[in-house]
Amino acid sequence: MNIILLGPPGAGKGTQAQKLVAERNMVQLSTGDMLRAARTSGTEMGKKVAAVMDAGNLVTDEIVIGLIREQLENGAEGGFIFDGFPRTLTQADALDALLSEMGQSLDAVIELRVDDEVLVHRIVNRAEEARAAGEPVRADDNEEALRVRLVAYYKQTSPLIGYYYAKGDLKSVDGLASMDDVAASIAKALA
Ligand code: B4P
Repeated sequence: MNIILLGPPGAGKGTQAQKLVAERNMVQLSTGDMLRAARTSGTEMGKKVAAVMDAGNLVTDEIVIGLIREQLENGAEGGFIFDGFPRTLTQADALDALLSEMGQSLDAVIELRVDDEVLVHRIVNRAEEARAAGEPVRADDNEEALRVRLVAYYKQTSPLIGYYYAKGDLKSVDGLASMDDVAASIAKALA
Protein backbone atom coordinates (compact mmCIF):
# COMPACT_ATOMS: atom_id res chain seq x y z
CA MET A 1 0.00 0.00 0.00
CA ASN A 2 1.33 3.46 -0.95
CA ILE A 3 -0.23 6.46 0.77
CA ILE A 4 0.27 10.21 0.95
CA LEU A 5 -0.24 12.28 4.12
CA LEU A 6 -1.32 15.74 3.01
CA GLY A 7 -2.01 18.78 5.17
CA PRO A 8 -0.74 22.17 6.31
CA PRO A 9 2.42 22.60 8.41
CA GLY A 10 1.87 21.17 11.87
CA ALA A 11 -1.20 19.17 10.81
CA GLY A 12 0.42 16.03 12.21
CA LYS A 13 1.76 14.36 9.06
CA GLY A 14 5.03 13.33 10.72
CA THR A 15 3.25 12.29 13.92
CA GLN A 16 0.80 10.04 12.07
CA ALA A 17 3.45 8.66 9.70
CA GLN A 18 5.41 7.40 12.71
CA LYS A 19 2.32 5.71 14.12
CA LEU A 20 1.70 3.99 10.77
CA VAL A 21 5.31 2.79 10.64
CA ALA A 22 4.95 1.35 14.16
CA GLU A 23 1.75 -0.49 13.24
CA ARG A 24 2.38 -1.59 9.65
CA ASN A 25 5.41 -2.75 7.70
CA MET A 26 5.64 0.55 5.79
CA VAL A 27 8.51 2.94 5.05
CA GLN A 28 8.11 6.65 5.90
CA LEU A 29 9.51 9.06 3.33
CA SER A 30 9.53 12.55 4.89
CA THR A 31 11.03 15.15 2.57
CA GLY A 32 11.23 17.53 5.56
CA ASP A 33 13.39 15.01 7.48
CA MET A 34 15.56 14.35 4.41
CA LEU A 35 16.16 18.07 3.89
CA ARG A 36 16.97 18.62 7.59
CA ALA A 37 19.40 15.68 7.47
CA ALA A 38 21.12 17.21 4.42
CA ARG A 39 21.51 20.48 6.34
CA THR A 40 22.94 18.82 9.41
CA SER A 41 25.47 16.84 7.41
CA GLY A 42 26.50 20.04 5.61
CA THR A 43 26.12 18.78 2.02
CA GLU A 44 26.13 21.35 -0.81
CA MET A 45 22.42 20.76 -1.24
CA GLY A 46 21.85 21.16 2.51
CA LYS A 47 23.60 24.55 2.46
CA LYS A 48 21.53 25.59 -0.56
CA VAL A 49 18.15 24.81 1.05
CA ALA A 50 18.80 26.09 4.59
CA ALA A 51 17.73 29.71 4.10
CA VAL A 52 14.69 28.71 2.03
CA MET A 53 13.47 26.34 4.76
CA ASP A 54 14.17 28.75 7.62
CA ALA A 55 12.06 31.42 5.92
CA GLY A 56 9.20 28.91 5.55
CA ASN A 57 9.29 28.63 1.76
CA LEU A 58 9.23 25.47 -0.36
CA VAL A 59 12.47 23.98 -1.62
CA THR A 60 12.66 23.52 -5.44
CA ASP A 61 10.76 20.67 -7.04
CA GLU A 62 13.98 19.42 -8.67
CA ILE A 63 15.68 18.86 -5.30
CA VAL A 64 12.81 17.12 -3.53
CA ILE A 65 11.89 14.95 -6.53
CA GLY A 66 15.55 13.86 -6.69
CA LEU A 67 15.47 12.90 -3.00
CA ILE A 68 12.30 10.85 -3.43
CA ARG A 69 13.61 9.14 -6.58
CA GLU A 70 16.70 7.94 -4.67
CA GLN A 71 14.61 6.54 -1.81
CA LEU A 72 12.13 4.73 -4.04
CA GLU A 73 15.03 2.75 -5.50
CA ASN A 74 15.42 1.04 -2.09
CA GLY A 75 11.88 -0.40 -2.31
CA ALA A 76 9.48 -1.08 0.58
CA GLU A 77 7.81 -4.40 1.19
CA GLY A 78 4.77 -2.96 2.99
CA GLY A 79 4.64 0.18 0.84
CA PHE A 80 5.56 3.83 1.27
CA ILE A 81 4.08 6.62 3.39
CA PHE A 82 4.78 9.90 1.62
CA ASP A 83 4.97 12.44 4.48
CA GLY A 84 5.03 16.05 3.24
CA PHE A 85 5.49 15.02 -0.40
CA PRO A 86 4.13 15.97 -2.89
CA ARG A 87 3.64 19.65 -2.06
CA THR A 88 3.15 20.98 -5.62
CA LEU A 89 1.35 19.75 -8.73
CA THR A 90 4.75 19.22 -10.41
CA GLN A 91 5.77 16.93 -7.53
CA ALA A 92 2.43 15.07 -7.78
CA ASP A 93 2.98 14.43 -11.50
CA ALA A 94 6.53 13.26 -10.81
CA LEU A 95 5.32 10.85 -8.14
CA ASP A 96 2.70 9.38 -10.47
CA ALA A 97 5.42 8.83 -13.10
CA LEU A 98 7.92 7.33 -10.64
CA LEU A 99 5.37 4.90 -9.18
CA SER A 100 4.16 3.87 -12.61
CA GLU A 101 7.79 3.19 -13.71
CA MET A 102 7.93 0.78 -10.75
CA GLY A 103 4.62 -0.85 -11.77
CA GLN A 104 2.95 0.64 -8.68
CA SER A 105 0.30 3.21 -7.88
CA LEU A 106 -1.15 5.23 -5.02
CA ASP A 107 -3.75 3.61 -2.79
CA ALA A 108 -4.94 6.63 -0.82
CA VAL A 109 -4.27 10.28 -0.02
CA ILE A 110 -5.10 11.19 3.57
CA GLU A 111 -5.83 14.87 4.05
CA LEU A 112 -5.43 16.06 7.67
CA ARG A 113 -7.73 19.02 8.26
CA VAL A 114 -6.69 21.46 11.01
CA ASP A 115 -7.61 25.14 11.58
CA ASP A 116 -4.85 27.73 11.11
CA GLU A 117 -5.00 28.99 14.70
CA VAL A 118 -4.51 25.46 16.06
CA LEU A 119 -1.50 25.03 13.74
CA VAL A 120 0.09 28.21 15.09
CA HIS A 121 -0.52 27.02 18.64
CA ARG A 122 1.00 23.55 17.97
CA ILE A 123 4.13 24.91 16.31
CA VAL A 124 4.76 27.63 18.91
CA ASN A 125 4.17 25.00 21.59
CA ARG A 126 6.66 22.56 20.00
CA ALA A 127 9.30 25.32 19.97
CA GLU A 128 8.61 26.19 23.62
CA GLU A 129 8.80 22.55 24.73
CA ALA A 130 12.10 22.01 22.91
CA ARG A 131 13.54 25.20 24.45
CA ALA A 132 12.43 24.14 27.96
CA ALA A 133 14.03 20.70 27.47
CA GLY A 134 17.28 22.27 26.22
CA GLU A 135 16.78 20.64 22.80
CA PRO A 136 17.39 22.33 19.44
CA VAL A 137 14.46 24.39 18.17
CA ARG A 138 13.58 24.11 14.48
CA ALA A 139 14.46 27.43 12.81
CA ASP A 140 11.08 27.47 11.03
CA ASP A 141 9.07 26.77 14.21
CA ASN A 142 8.11 30.36 14.97
CA GLU A 143 5.01 32.36 14.20
CA GLU A 144 6.62 34.49 11.47
CA ALA A 145 7.97 31.55 9.44
CA LEU A 146 4.77 29.61 10.05
CA ARG A 147 2.69 32.37 8.41
CA VAL A 148 4.96 32.03 5.33
CA ARG A 149 4.58 28.21 5.46
CA LEU A 150 0.80 28.60 5.55
CA VAL A 151 0.80 30.91 2.51
CA ALA A 152 2.98 28.38 0.65
CA TYR A 153 0.55 25.65 1.66
CA TYR A 154 -2.55 27.47 0.44
CA LYS A 155 -0.92 28.69 -2.80
CA GLN A 156 1.14 25.70 -3.84
CA THR A 157 -0.05 22.60 -1.96
CA SER A 158 -3.81 22.94 -1.43
CA PRO A 159 -4.54 22.56 -5.20
CA LEU A 160 -3.51 18.93 -4.67
CA ILE A 161 -6.72 18.38 -2.70
CA GLY A 162 -8.78 18.90 -5.87
CA TYR A 163 -6.26 16.93 -7.93
CA TYR A 164 -6.56 13.81 -5.76
CA TYR A 165 -10.29 14.26 -5.17
CA ALA A 166 -10.82 14.15 -8.94
CA LYS A 167 -8.81 10.91 -9.12
CA GLY A 168 -10.98 9.37 -6.36
CA ASP A 169 -7.98 8.93 -4.02
CA LEU A 170 -8.74 11.61 -1.38
CA LYS A 171 -9.85 10.74 2.15
CA SER A 172 -10.26 13.65 4.56
CA VAL A 173 -9.71 13.17 8.27
CA ASP A 174 -10.35 15.51 11.22
CA GLY A 175 -6.82 16.40 12.38
CA LEU A 176 -8.09 18.41 15.37
CA ALA A 177 -8.79 15.30 17.43
CA SER A 178 -6.25 13.70 19.79
CA MET A 179 -3.27 11.94 18.14
CA ASP A 180 -4.78 8.50 18.88
CA ASP A 181 -8.20 9.49 17.55
CA VAL A 182 -6.63 10.85 14.36
CA ALA A 183 -4.75 7.54 13.98
CA ALA A 184 -8.04 5.64 14.43
CA SER A 185 -9.71 7.76 11.72
CA ILE A 186 -6.81 7.08 9.36
CA ALA A 187 -7.03 3.33 10.02
CA LYS A 188 -10.76 3.48 9.22
CA ALA A 189 -10.12 5.44 6.02
CA LEU A 190 -7.54 2.84 4.90
CA ALA A 191 -9.70 -0.21 5.75
P1 B4P B 1 7.92 19.21 7.24
O1 B4P B 1 9.06 18.60 7.94
O2 B4P B 1 7.13 18.33 6.31
O3 B4P B 1 7.04 19.76 8.45
P2 B4P B 1 5.60 20.23 8.72
O4 B4P B 1 4.70 20.22 7.52
O5 B4P B 1 5.80 21.55 9.35
O6 B4P B 1 4.98 19.29 9.89
P3 B4P B 1 3.98 18.04 10.12
O7 B4P B 1 2.62 18.16 9.47
O8 B4P B 1 4.74 16.79 9.83
O9 B4P B 1 3.65 18.20 11.67
P4 B4P B 1 4.10 17.33 12.95
O10 B4P B 1 3.57 15.93 12.89
O11 B4P B 1 5.57 17.52 13.08
O12 B4P B 1 8.39 20.49 6.36
C1 B4P B 1 9.35 21.46 6.79
C2 B4P B 1 9.91 22.29 5.63
O13 B4P B 1 10.67 21.44 4.71
C3 B4P B 1 8.89 22.98 4.69
O14 B4P B 1 8.41 24.22 5.20
C4 B4P B 1 9.74 23.15 3.39
O15 B4P B 1 10.63 24.24 3.48
C5 B4P B 1 10.56 21.88 3.34
N1 B4P B 1 9.90 20.80 2.55
C6 B4P B 1 9.52 19.59 3.04
N2 B4P B 1 8.96 18.85 2.06
C7 B4P B 1 8.97 19.60 0.93
C8 B4P B 1 8.49 19.38 -0.40
N3 B4P B 1 7.89 18.24 -0.76
N4 B4P B 1 8.65 20.38 -1.33
C9 B4P B 1 9.27 21.52 -0.99
N5 B4P B 1 9.74 21.80 0.26
C10 B4P B 1 9.59 20.85 1.23
O16 B4P B 1 3.29 18.03 14.13
C11 B4P B 1 3.55 19.34 14.56
C12 B4P B 1 3.29 19.49 16.06
O17 B4P B 1 1.93 19.24 16.37
C13 B4P B 1 4.11 18.52 16.91
O18 B4P B 1 4.58 19.20 18.04
C14 B4P B 1 3.12 17.44 17.30
O19 B4P B 1 3.44 16.83 18.54
C15 B4P B 1 1.82 18.22 17.38
N6 B4P B 1 0.66 17.41 17.03
C16 B4P B 1 0.56 16.56 15.96
N7 B4P B 1 -0.67 15.97 15.95
C17 B4P B 1 -1.37 16.50 17.03
C18 B4P B 1 -2.70 16.29 17.54
N8 B4P B 1 -3.57 15.47 16.95
N9 B4P B 1 -3.06 17.01 18.65
C19 B4P B 1 -2.20 17.86 19.24
N10 B4P B 1 -0.92 18.08 18.82
C20 B4P B 1 -0.51 17.42 17.72
